Amino acid sequence: MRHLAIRTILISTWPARASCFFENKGFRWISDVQRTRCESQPGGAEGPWIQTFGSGALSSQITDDVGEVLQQDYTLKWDSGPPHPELPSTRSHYDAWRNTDEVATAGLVGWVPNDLSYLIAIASENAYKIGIRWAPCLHSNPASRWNESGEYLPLRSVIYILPADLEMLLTLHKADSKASGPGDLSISAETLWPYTAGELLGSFEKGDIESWQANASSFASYQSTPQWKCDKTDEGVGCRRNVAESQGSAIWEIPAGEKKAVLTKSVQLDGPVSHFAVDAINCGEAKVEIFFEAKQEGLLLGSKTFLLSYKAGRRLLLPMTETIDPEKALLLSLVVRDAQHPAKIVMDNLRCF
Ligand SMILES: [Ca+2]
Repeated sequence: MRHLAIRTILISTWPARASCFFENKGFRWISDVQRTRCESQPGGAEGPWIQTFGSGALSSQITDDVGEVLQQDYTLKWDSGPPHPELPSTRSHYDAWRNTDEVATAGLVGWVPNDLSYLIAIASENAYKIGIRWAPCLHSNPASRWNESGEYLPLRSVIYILPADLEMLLTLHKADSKASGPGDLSISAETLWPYTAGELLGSFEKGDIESWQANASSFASYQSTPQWKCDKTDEGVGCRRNVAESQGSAIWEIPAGEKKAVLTKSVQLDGPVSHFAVDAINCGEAKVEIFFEAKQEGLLLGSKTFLLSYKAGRRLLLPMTETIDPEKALLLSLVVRDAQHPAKIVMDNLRCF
């Protein structure tokens, strides 16, 4: 528990700058899709905020073919901790890192630095696992195929190092994927592009926590201790990389059986805003649904429901559907209804974009 707030910071660094294309969503930063349980390490430390995604039918086929082999491989290296309560026990370890809630529709995964000085991406034909792992490692893992004689067919991966120009990347990728098809490369209005760190509206630390009002729940400071791994060696435990961005966070706790718990904050803006975002990590014992909305004098400006999986985190990115009046205060609300289990949600970094 103590180190979870450190991982909150990671949501707003690596996964918020790495992107894939997803079924029914198109382009998304990896921080903003439904994520699954983080990786456990020997000794109880938990890995950075990494996530890979399957690619639909091909991924299922690969899982059937080699999933057990991959599982054995990972089990040798990592202690998976207690069984995952929401996944079959035989697949818990392998599937814990391959998100099965979101489906990648293209073999393309990209990453940009904070200053947007370049873009790096990789795309493999016949990719079955796509996403990011350590620090960040871009994965577009191709599945081997063979011909009737049993000879392996060539694999093909393309690496792109470009200016941070998404249109240029997609044009090149489409041209490179003529034989296999590039996948769904749509970009919806909900998408935040180009990358921006946004403006910090709330640190969830001393002085900011008091500006939130919690109803039927508690909301308090949550100071973390660094305890996550930077690399695959024991020396990596306790690394403070990326911690400078934040000193702490807050925890929102909702008792089991509560019909409606609400967390609100009033903000005054001085310019146009298209999105609000909060980083959240589920530290409870079951998945939790969070409804996030923005209102001005009763007028709904945007709302969205987010599923936060067991031991998972994500950025709750709320797009505005109405124009904000900068003259009026704006009320942000987070709501959890019908809590079946005690909910514990570590939160950090309220931002606007
Ligand atoms: Ca903070």
